Amino acid sequence: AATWATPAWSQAAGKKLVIGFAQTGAESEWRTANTDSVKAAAQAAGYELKFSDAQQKQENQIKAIRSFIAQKVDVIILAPLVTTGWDTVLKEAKAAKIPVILESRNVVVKDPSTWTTFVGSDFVEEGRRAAQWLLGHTKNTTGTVNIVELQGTVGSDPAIERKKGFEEVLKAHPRYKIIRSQTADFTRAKGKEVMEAFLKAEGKKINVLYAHNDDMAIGAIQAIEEAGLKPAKDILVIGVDAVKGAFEAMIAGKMNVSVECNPLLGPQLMEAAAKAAAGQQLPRWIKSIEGVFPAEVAAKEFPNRKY
Ligand code: GYE
Repeated sequence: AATWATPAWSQAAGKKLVIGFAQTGAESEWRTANTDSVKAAAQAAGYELKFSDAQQKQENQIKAIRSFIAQKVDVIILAPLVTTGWDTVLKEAKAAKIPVILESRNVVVKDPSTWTTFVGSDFVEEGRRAAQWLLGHTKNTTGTVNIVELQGTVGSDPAIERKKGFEEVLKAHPRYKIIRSQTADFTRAKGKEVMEAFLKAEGKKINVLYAHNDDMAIGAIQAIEEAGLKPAKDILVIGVDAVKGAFEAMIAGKMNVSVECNPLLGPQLMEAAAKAAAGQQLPRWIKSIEGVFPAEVAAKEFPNRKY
């Protein structure tokens, strides 16, 4: 892990913080980069990090939060697998006077005062950027553009919002049609499985794949090749995250674009934790800065990538 000088903000709490981190799991390259970033930043700040991997199960995250409350941690960081089902346990954290910081995904709860801030991306904007790239890339074509969509984890903030943003842009362009849409849970294995089913059902009718993350796109690329088709040529391949695997696929000519979603949230999270523990005011949303990486720039950009 990176070794940094103890950052100035880490003194804000005036003591060695104990932080409980309820992570979703290790479902994607993005997620493991996110975990590494949080662990490295906690180490750099000299904070104790109690880490829980929920293996993609909400009930495990809820159990972890209750355990952090029982251990009287100073701050809880939660990467909520899905948007709903958090009201009771977040009320318990509030009753225990433990601030909760959301990272990488947001929640929908009746009492928003039960969480302090959300550190993460604008997923609707990421969906818009995916559609805007597609419109630009196909502006000199005519006729129907048939799209298949691999959705992220059902009920998760990024899956709901990346779908929303993509459809919002395309609704003004009726020749672009989403002919199949199904979850592949943000994983490579499921991405391949569901794309095989799409290809069996629709075959050569498919012009575009929109995957809510690169891991599902990479799994789907294998299915496209096994069906004897050329990914990025016979079927345009659009992913989100801009992880290493996407750059490798773009450099190999098998993927067209990845919309960046920055997982390196560790430093922002530790700074927010120190301020929350010190009772300082925090913005409700600490938004990630991110761009779009088409295949044309992949080789040049790849050496600069940090995840
Ligand atoms: O896009 C995906 C991961 O919550 C933004 O979760 C994150 C998403 C990311 O599994 O790869």
